[in-house]
Amino acid sequence: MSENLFNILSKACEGNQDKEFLVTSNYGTASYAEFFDRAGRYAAALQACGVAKGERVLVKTSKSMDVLALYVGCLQLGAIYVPVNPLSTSDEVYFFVDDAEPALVIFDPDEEISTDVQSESIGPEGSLTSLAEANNREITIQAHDGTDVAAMLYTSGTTGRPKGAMISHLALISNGVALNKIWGFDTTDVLLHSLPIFHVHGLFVAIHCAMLSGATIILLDKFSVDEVLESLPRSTVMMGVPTYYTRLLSNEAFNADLCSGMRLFTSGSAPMTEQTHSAFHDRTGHRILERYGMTEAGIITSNPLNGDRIPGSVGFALPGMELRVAIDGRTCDAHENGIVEVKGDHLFNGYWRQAEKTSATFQNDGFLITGDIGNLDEHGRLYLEGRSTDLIISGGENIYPKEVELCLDDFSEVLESAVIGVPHPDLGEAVVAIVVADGSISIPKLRDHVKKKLVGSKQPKEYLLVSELPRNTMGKVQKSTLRNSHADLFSENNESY
Ligand code: MCA
Ligand code: AMP
Repeated sequence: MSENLFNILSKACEGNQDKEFLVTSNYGTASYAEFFDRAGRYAAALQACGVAKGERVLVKTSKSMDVLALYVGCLQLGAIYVPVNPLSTSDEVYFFVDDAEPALVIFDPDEEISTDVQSESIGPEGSLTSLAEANNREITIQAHDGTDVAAMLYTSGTTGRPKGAMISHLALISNGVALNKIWGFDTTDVLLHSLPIFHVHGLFVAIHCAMLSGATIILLDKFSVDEVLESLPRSTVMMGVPTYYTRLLSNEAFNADLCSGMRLFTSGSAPMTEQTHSAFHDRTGHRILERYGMTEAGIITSNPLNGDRIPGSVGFALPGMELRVAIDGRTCDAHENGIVEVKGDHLFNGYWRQAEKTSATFQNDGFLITGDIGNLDEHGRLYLEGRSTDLIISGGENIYPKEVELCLDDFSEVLESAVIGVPHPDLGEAVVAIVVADGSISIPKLRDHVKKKLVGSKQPKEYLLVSELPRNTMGKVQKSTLRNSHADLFSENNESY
């Protein structure tokens, strides 16, 4: 396929030029025509800054209409969009800049991190925005192979450092088109968007579904129960992580009347409990549609729009995606647990400059090894049962313990550490640090040290001092023992919580 995602999106929006595309509380609204004009101006501004096709544009900004226009401008120019968490610490930003070697770094106007790379700011006071306003030169899309990289998203790595997942135009097109169809999007839809836009979920799944059908998006700066309650009566679809739904359910004002215009709530990025599914149904009459995805593969499975949405199951493989569960080189029987593997056009191209890690992620026949443990029933429905890695998912954000352990071990009084995820009523799992230290350690100082180095979602919610870590006969730290011992740390029955 030789398509550029920009062409597909702009073609899909052709008949809806005057329609409201983005509705925000801070920046007003934009029709599709206004949005594409703005995206084109950003493409021209990037070009004026010397950015060329295939070069990386690293974006560390808060969520806004302008940033979405910048994303679409990058697609148009063929530049590789690299969004990172706007709350990343300077150490994290230096790592991303060193690794991605971007041609340009984009910050919010009030940011101060200095890098050797050219940087511009975006938003009402931003330098790139001024350049875009003065620049409406038409950008010609250069010859494109569908496998060209459209975006690179950092995912945390088992070895401690995040790695850049390169995602092609083709992968984004095929995932977007499939989702748009199976979730029944059309021009009358109004998507309530409260997700962050530096992940596959909020950036690709949500934005592409809406654009491919000419739908409207109510764009909230971030998830806030009050703003969601206020916007629900004007919306038809909401996408969220389980924490959004548990937070909504803990608010008494959330009720069926507010949801009367809604046709679909989707959930993913982390496991949703059957309890949340049924409490949501009891309160609103809606069954949340759970789907399963991964940065490297986009959305892999989904419960059906029409048909049974079974709590505890993440549904069926998307059209065009092959799914299997395998163990020791053989495909598992129905209901037998193994590692979930997927193949199809949605898959990423590989990790940026990490050929070995890329090949370790794929089987010889092209199936991607997700690391998730699950089983398929005889109808092809997938049930996830856990993860084969120590990955922690907190509020939909992924944390690899190694990255946090390296940061803890950097603190001179820490002798060794183990980081685990334990059940948490709000976040699903919370990061907990188990630390062996010399007598003089100050936990508040350790906490400050971590705060300077790691973004909020990676910071342990609790630090526990122990005299030694449990090890097996091979000397390996037994994380499962630690997880079992501290499983009740945040439970309501735990009085110290
Ligand atoms: C912020 N904090 C967190 C998290 N987020 N701590 C743990 N887990 C988090 N996810 C920190 C803050 O820095 C702050 O620290 C403290 O916790 C309290 O923050 P709070 O106000 O509660 O956080 P929030 O701003 O409300 O954010 C929580 C959130 C947010 C709403 C759950 O993290 C969120 O929107 N998550 C969605 C993530 C997502 O979209 N994931 C998709 C990736 P302090 O108090 O020290 O300042 S997965 C994906 O894309 C695949 C393809 C898929 O399947 O979807
Ligand atoms: P990320 O690397 O941020 O894209 O996160 C991908 C991981 O999130 C997957 O490998 C799963 O472990 C997890 N995940 C995504 N959706 C679901 C879901 N519906 N249920 C359970 N885990 C999920």
